[in-house]
Amino acid sequence: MDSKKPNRRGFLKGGAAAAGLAAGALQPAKAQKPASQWSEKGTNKEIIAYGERSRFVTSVRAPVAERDSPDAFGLMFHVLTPLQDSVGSITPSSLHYVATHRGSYVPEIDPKEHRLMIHGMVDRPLIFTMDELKRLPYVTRVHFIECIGNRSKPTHKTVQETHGMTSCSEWTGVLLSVLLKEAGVQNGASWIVAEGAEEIKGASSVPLGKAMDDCLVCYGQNGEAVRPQQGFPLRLIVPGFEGIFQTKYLRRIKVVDRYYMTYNDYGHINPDPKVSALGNQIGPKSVITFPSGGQKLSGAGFYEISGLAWSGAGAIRKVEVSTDGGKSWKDAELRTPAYPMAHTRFGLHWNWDGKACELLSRCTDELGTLQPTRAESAKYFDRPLDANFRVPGADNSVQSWKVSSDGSVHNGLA
Ligand SMILES: Nc1nc2c(c(=O)[nH]1)N[C@H]1C(S)=C(S)[C@@H](COP(=O)(O)O)O[C@H]1N2
Ligand SMILES: [Mo]
Repeated sequence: MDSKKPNRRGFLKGGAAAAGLAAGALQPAKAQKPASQWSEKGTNKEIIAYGERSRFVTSVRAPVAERDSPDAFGLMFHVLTPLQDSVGSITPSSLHYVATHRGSYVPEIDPKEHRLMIHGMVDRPLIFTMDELKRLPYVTRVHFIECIGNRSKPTHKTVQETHGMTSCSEWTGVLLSVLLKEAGVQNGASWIVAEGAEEIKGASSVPLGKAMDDCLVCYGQNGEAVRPQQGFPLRLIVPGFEGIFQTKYLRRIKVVDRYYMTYNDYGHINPDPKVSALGNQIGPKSVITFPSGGQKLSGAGFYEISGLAWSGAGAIRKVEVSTDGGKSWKDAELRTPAYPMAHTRFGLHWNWDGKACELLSRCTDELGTLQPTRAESAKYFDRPLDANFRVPGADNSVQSWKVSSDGSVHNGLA
């Protein structure tokens, strides 16, 4: 059943029915009590003030295996999004991955006290309160963020471990270009330095061209204020660039005429132009989230292969899926709007014959760049493709999931 539009009866006959999902098997939801739970729990905070998800939904973030988070000092490093349970393209804010570099904490910032200063090579240095920023024209855009550390390793079992350092939100804020035009950028300026408000000052140098193009000074995330772990009350979004450019707790932007070395450059700046170029424009990259490592197919029959594709260079144009280890490829359907620099959900109807197989996905972005295999990455970087091969910088290589005949799914790198 690989044709693009199989009919509904086809699904039931070929797949779902075989898996015990025939209509007769459905039971009415009689266990559910009527609305009396409202009175039982009274003014329960979750029911009235801020909603909780169902207690039957248990998908949670997890720390990276390589490094405890929180560590012995109670500090957080990298916390991974459970992509294996994701649907659509937006990551729930409470499941957004978290990266606080150098073991920083999440600062508690009173938005009334918070200021954003724009200075350096400008005609009019400016200081904005949050209220003043919110009076300005704003935009709302969907963008992914991805940490440079997001890479599949043979020890990783699940897609949360291999790819969980990327998430996608709907961001609302003022275009940085609006603020820079207000301040009046002087001739000769070529970079900006963005600084966060923590004591270690997450900071990054961004080319002025990018700053004037599509960077966002955000106060909104997924319909509410940016979450504390994502940079409340203000965060810079540099669409498509490596995670470290996405300065949280944004408090200062200095317009300068050269690249400024900051604390962030430790471990992130790379003299090899082949490597550093790829950090400024992440991807194109894709991964199958179902079926993925650690999941189990309940038997032969119909499934939907589902996954996410994204690119730092623009919108996703095409996603292809292989169910035979790369011998043949089929076009997947894009199931969410393909916004520039945003996660895009793809899906493909699949009738599993119950035999061992290898699933791969690869995407092409609007520049026409095709996501490379690990072999192609190794060739590009002129390194041998052996067990030790690690893509330098941003790793956007194709992820393989191996399905065994018992339905279990494993990381193809293992
Ligand atoms: N101020 C500040 N900004 C920061 C960081 C930080 O620790 N402090 N971490 C950076 C890194 S390394 C990444 S990958 C992204 C992660 O954003 P998130 O925690 O919202 O997912 O934020 C970047 N911006
Ligand atoms: Mo990062």
